Amino acid sequence: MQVQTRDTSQTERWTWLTLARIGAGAFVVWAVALQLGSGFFDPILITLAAIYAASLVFVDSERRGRLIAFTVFAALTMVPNLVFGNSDFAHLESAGSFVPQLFVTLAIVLAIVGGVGELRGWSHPAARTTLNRTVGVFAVGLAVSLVVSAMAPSDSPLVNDVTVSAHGFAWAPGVVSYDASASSGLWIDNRDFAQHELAVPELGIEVSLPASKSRRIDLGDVRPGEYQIICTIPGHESMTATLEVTG
Ligand SMILES: [Cu+2]
Repeated sequence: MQVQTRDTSQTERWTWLTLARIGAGAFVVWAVALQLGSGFFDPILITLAAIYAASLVFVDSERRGRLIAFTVFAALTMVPNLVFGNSDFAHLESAGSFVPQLFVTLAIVLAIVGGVGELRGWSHPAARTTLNRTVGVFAVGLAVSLVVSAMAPSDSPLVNDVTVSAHGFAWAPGVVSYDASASSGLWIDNRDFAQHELAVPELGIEVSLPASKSRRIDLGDVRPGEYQIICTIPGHESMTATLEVTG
């Protein structure tokens, strides 16, 4: 009998609602960190984080309607998360963007699974196991991404290369002057902790730039003119610059 009593008190601390709350809390932590790190205010992100924060106060297992609303809300937040985080997920070699993306996706998964588990009355020990496995998935993802990032190669510039850098989610300089008679290519230096994808659509150029790595491209016989430089990652639309080719 004593053993049974102890088991019950231990497992009750880890209900499915606890998982949902850990997920909601983790989303808030991620959103605040992202806001502070990126420096620009994102009203949609802050609204979602505020709803998650409110759920920590207003959602409990006694009020089924609120629990259902929370679970549906959590499931809906997975949609923009995957749309905007898709390219972060695709690049293990950029730990600075991959790890936060893995973190927030697992947070949303915990919120959804916790909500469903609480609504359906799943067993409590399974909640603890699910949490442990989720933490395990994050730890493995973190370790693999750090190793792959550290091993990702970086290109060195050639003497006459023109440098373009990505810094603070902007290309610098804003106008890249390229003298085709004096230079042979661009050296693109990603100084951010996030992945970027430089593209010059009119020239058919697309370069994948892992966090804190450099790439060089040969421009070949490029005709004089002005070409737009962009970043193709969703949410990076503000990253634009002009490539001004002369010679
Ligand atoms: Cu970018």
